[in-house]
Amino acid sequence: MKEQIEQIKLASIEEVKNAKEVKELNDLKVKYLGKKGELTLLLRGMGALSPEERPIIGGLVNSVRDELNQLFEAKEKELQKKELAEKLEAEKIDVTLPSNKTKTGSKHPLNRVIEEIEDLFVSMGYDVVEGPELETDEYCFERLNLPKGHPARDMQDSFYITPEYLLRTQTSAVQARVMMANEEKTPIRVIVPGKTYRREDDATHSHQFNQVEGLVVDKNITLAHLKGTLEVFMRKLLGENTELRFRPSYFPFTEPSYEVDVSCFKCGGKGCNLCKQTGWIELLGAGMVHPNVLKMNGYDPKVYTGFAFGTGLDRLAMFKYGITDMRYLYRNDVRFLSQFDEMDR
Ligand code: FA5
Repeated sequence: MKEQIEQIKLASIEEVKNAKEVKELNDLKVKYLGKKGELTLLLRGMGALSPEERPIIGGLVNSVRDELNQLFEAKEKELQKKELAEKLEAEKIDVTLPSNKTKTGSKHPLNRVIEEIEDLFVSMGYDVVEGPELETDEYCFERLNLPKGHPARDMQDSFYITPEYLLRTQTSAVQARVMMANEEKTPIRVIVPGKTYRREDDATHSHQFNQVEGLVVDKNITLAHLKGTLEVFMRKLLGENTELRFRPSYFPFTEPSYEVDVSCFKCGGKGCNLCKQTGWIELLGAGMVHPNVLKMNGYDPKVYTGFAFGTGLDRLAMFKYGITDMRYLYRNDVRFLSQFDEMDR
C-alpha cells in the first residue's frame, strides 16, 4: 500500500507540474483529492488493514494529501497569475492611437454672420430686438409711409395671407413697432435680425431670406453717423480695407435714401467676375428716417432725427464665405455645412 501511495504521489506531482490552466488543475484535484479521488479511495480502503498498519498508512496518506494541497494551492496561484498576464496582454489598449472621429453638428453660416453682427452692434450699445414674421399691412407698409395703393409697394412682391396680414417682406416693419412701443419716446438704438419673405426664387433670391435692420433715433443724428456706422459694420464683417459708396436711391421710409455698395473684397475694387467688373457690390439700403415715419410713430420730427439701414444676411454670408448659390443655405446638406467648421479652426 505504501508503494501505491508513493506512486499516486509521484504521478500527481508530475501532472500538477505540467498543468497548463486552472481548469485542468481543478480536474486533477478532483482526480486525486475529490470524494472519489484516488487518495480518498485509499483512505476508505484502510478498513482492510491491520490495527498496527492503520495509523502508519493513515499518517502517510494524510501527509501526502497535505503536501498535494499545498502544491495545488501554489500551482493555482501561478496559473491565475499567468492567465491574468495573458488576458491583459490580449486586451491591451493603445491609448496613443488616434480615436474615431465623432461627427458633431456645426453652426449654420447664416447664424455665424448673425452672431457676428449682433456682437458688433451690442458692443456699440445697440439692443437686439425681434418682431413677428406674420405681420400686418399697417406695420409692414402703412406706418412706413407706404399707404395702400402706393406704387412703391410693387418694389416687394408679397405673400398676403389675408388682405390685412402678410409674411413680412422686410425687417423695416420692426422700425415702426419699436417706435410705437417706446411710450416715453426716448432715443432708440436697435438692430433687428430676422426672416423675411418675398415671391422670388433664383440663385441670388430666395422666397425666404434674412435681413438685419438698423434703426437709430435721437436728437441731432446726421448722415455722418449713418456713414460712420456702416463703415464700421462693413469693415468689421468683410475686412478693414473695405470702402463704401453711397448712391442716391428711393425708399418710401427714408429721405434721403441710398443704396450702399462695398468695394469688392475679392478683387479689392479692380474688377472681377464677382463684382461684374465694376469693383463694387451692392449690399445695403439705407437713409435718414423720413419725417412722416417719425411723426406717424409718435416722434416729433422737429426734435428727433434718425437713420436706418437694411441688408440681406444671405447675400452677406454668400460674399463672406464665397457661396455661389443662395439655395445651398436652405438645403441643410451636412457636406456643405461642415465646411464652415473648418474655416473657424
Ligand atoms: C429693403 O428691404 C429695405 N427695407 C432696406 C432699407 C432699410 C432701406 C432701412 C432703407 C432703410 P431691399 O428690397 O433692397 O430693401 O432689400 C434689402 C436687401 O435684402 C437686398 O439688398 C438683398 O440683399 C436682400 N434681399 C432682397 N430680396 C431678397 C431675396 N428674395 N432673397 C435674398 N435676399 C434678398
